Amino acid sequence: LYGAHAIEKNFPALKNDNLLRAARGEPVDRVPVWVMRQAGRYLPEFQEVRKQHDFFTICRTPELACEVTMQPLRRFDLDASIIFSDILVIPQALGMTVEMHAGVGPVFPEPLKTPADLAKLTPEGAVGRLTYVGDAITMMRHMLEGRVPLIGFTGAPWTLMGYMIEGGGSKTMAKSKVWLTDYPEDSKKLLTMLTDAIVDYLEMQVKAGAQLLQIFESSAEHLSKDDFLKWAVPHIKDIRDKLTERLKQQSIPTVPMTLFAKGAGHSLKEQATLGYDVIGLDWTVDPVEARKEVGPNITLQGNLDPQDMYKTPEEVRTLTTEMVRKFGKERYIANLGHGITPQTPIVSMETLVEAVHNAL
Ligand code: 1CP
Repeated sequence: LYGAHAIEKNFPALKNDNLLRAARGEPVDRVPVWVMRQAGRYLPEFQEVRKQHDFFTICRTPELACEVTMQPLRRFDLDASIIFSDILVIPQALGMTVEMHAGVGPVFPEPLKTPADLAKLTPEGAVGRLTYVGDAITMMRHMLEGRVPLIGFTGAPWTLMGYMIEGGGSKTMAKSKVWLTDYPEDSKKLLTMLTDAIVDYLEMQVKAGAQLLQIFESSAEHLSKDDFLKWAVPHIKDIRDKLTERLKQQSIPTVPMTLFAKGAGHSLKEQATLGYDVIGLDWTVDPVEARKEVGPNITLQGNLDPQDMYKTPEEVRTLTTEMVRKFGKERYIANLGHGITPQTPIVSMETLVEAVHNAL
């Protein structure tokens, strides 16, 4: 299935390519908008599916993954879809057990405790344990009938390392930071192992039909600027460089890539040099200042505060319109500054999408 180039899969022609044009710096008909975590907990129809199936069963069953990927597109006039999965499928493919507890989040019953635990990881053949994501992507490209592009994604090495050591979400990443200080060589080894698995995984997603790839470095916010540049950035750059090379060798066209490093607004200049087409911003960054930092040749994505979605529709409309006007129509993809949260009213999503399209 994956040996064939995406073009050989007879995918329907793309009708709305504003997302891809924005990512490449080409003119758009309208500002494209999608929302991180747009398929998920704030939708009653997702909750229905979730009642019947375990989280990772949904990820591993292409029909279910495609159904929930489609759900937000039935309600909202979005300009992109993102394949339903999770960043933690990589630690699973490396041999770790990850459970998703409703209302709690991800739980690793046996997190990495000391560098000796690295020997338990199974990097060989890891991507072969993730073919279900490729199957869902290929199925989804057909199901979309060319309506909007399909985004593939992965967690970035530092963020994944954090979950593997903390054993779930963490407010401080204290244990992972102890690794960086006490076991720098082993930390580097783990980050490199993750980088290699991620390159294989993204290559597989492109071959399966992903039209843009987003790297989630959600835990960048826990690192100082120096540590972000030391521990996260080299691997993020490697991912882009190695994937580009890998695709080139096989004469497969590359796809645009987005780097979303939450809390790394301190390093936008550096992020702009890593070969990514799009840089995602969290809501702490001012759009006008961000543009000055990255220059004219990068597309910006973001960055409404997800908490603003709890305001009245009038306020959501005003804040969204102001945001879009600050970013402007060129090289811009509208989004929130982080994932949409579970209690967000549906009307806020409707208002956001409409306000983006009507702002300019
Ligand atoms: O965007 C989409 O609609 C696609 C689906 C998607 C994506 C892109 C999900 C489904 N998860 C993700 C990425 C993801 N997963 C990230 C990066 C983005 C971000 O920072 O928000 C992270 C950190 C995770 C890890 C994760 N998975 C968490 C965070 C835990 C924490 O507090 O640190 C949680 C709660 C999950 C579970 C999850 N993933 C996705 C959904 C819909 C859910 C809820 C699961 C449920 O139904 O119980």
